Amino acid sequence: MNKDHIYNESMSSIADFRFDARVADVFTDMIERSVPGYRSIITMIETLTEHYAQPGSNLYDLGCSLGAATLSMARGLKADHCAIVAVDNSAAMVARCRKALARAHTCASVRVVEGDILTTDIVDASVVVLNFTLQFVPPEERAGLLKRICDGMRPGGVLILSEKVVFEDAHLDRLLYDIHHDFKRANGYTDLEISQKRSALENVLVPESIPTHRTRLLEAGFTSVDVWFQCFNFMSMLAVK
Ligand code: GEK
Repeated sequence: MNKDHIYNESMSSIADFRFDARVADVFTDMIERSVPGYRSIITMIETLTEHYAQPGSNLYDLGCSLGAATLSMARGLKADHCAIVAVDNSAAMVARCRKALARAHTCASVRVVEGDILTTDIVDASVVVLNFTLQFVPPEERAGLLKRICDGMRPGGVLILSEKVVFEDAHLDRLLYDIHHDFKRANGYTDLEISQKRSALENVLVPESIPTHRTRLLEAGFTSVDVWFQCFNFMSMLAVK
């Protein structure tokens, strides 16, 4: 696995974060050292897929990056005649995702699409994954996207929504922000790398609170919504239609 050193040299100006080839080359190392609980969520997506996939339906991994969640879905898929569609708008991610899936020799039918999830048709879906993707969608587009996802799902289908979150309580928000910093330091990132990456993400990754996510998911048409996993300021929710 290539190690992420992107922000380890001091930069005079820091450009907004982009999912370009440089990031795609080190992405697995970057996300595993930056997102507490990432591996656990990826592993559990397999179990959740086994539970919720319905025969003859479509499964979507929206913002698939290198396909870690896609592969987990493929491993968990036991229902017959299903198709997995993995979508990302980064050409660098899509090229590497296709290679990773080819290497994995999965038996499931998987299609990797280079495209914008804001315009991807969601049709006859039983499992939809937004694993740390919605946070990169402009906030004003989020409600419409979730409504389209819900409209394209079968009753009893599930959306797995994982996000970095903020907390309404100022003390807890600061505490969990600091603990996340410590988590990254413990994983080998320097203070300079952490602060430069934070600046790069400032206008690109917009986290929201758990109540905001819950309310919007219910408004989009999901009926059962709650958090199933949380580690510090990172969490994953299930939203069942
Ligand atoms: C994983 N789910 O490993 N359309 C398509 N793709 C998008 C869009 C969009 N509008 N916006 C962002 N992306 C993965 C990790 S990373 C999360 C997901 C992170 C894509 C973007 O190109 C990137 O690949 C992904 O969403 C977010 O389980 O880096 O923290």
